[in-house]
Amino acid sequence: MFDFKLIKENKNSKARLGEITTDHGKIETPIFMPVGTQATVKAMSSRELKEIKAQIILGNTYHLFLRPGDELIAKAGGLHQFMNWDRPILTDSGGFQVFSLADLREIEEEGVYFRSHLDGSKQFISPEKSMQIQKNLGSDIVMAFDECPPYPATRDYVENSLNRTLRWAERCKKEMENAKGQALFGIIQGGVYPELRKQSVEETTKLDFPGYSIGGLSVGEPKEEMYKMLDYTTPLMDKNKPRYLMGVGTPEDLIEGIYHGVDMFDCVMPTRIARHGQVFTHTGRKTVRNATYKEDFNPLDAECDCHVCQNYSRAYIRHLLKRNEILGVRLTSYHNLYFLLNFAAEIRDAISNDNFINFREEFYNKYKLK
Ligand code: PRF
Ligand code: ZN
Repeated sequence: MFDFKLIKENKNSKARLGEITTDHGKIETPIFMPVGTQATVKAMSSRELKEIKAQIILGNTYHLFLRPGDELIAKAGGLHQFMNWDRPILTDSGGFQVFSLADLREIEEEGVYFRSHLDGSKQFISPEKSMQIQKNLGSDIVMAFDECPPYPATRDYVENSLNRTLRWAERCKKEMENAKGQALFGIIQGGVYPELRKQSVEETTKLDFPGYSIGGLSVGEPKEEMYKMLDYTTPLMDKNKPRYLMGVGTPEDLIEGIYHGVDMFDCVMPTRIARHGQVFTHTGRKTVRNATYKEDFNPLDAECDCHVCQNYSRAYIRHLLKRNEILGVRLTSYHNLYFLLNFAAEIRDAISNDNFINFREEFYNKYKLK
């Protein structure tokens, strides 16, 4: 089963409160989804993910298809069983990773031919193939197979690509007709061209998906451009369906996305920067690996109540990171994910208490953007 309930709409913005129901449980929105590309949220056990109250995580068709193979995962009983995660999972379709990672790709009407970034082997993913892989993975939310055009791209290119993505969306829908317990989301494309975004929303909505993603943003365009596109696109979208902004999820993007009516976010940033010794704090991002923190015995973030901030100091974590001790990256990853999950929870509270605009204001007063 799959259901989305709109619980509350903010009066002075497009922010909304909602609830998604899947076979693996409920998800409160707005929500941040930790990314688990290789059937693992890097450095985090499923027990720790539950401890920090992760409600849904992401998996990737492209990576899991190449290694260890979706058929192996099916034999394990699906991705939930394989990785010991019994809460909801969303899988991306491969339609973005093929374009950002694979070598020598050729887009044809039938699908995309490419060489694996791992061993150079020839591979092919079509809309049908992507659906078959995601069926083997058994995710609760499945993404349509799309093309995310690069930035910049000409209007002509984006228009052709968008129409192919629409034809592919239809094929995805057909392939998923018999899938039980898996909800297929359509993906809105259209680059930074308002008329194309409008066309994409209208045509994709006609296919009647249980949810919609906004793709093709945060691909190198200026932030202002992304916010402008959001401002334009979300009012065109069905109010009663969840909206997922793909690959976006810094604290400031979460606030702005939610302000514009987005419900779901994912981003590798919290775990990626953690591996480079960077952490989120209520006053901005800090590089705890830097010498400044050598003798700093304070927690990563004085306002954070996560397990790491309650028990470890910046000086200790810096020492671990400098020595390449495994625990260092585990602690920064844990804190960064907690920070974003807790941030989303605070925003949900603010919307619930009609305090979202104030909350956003306060965030900008405290959080230093680089
Ligand atoms: N399409 C898909 N996955 C994505 C994107 C997209 O456009 C993006 C763009 N930010 C991230 N992940 N299928
Ligand atoms: Zn913390």
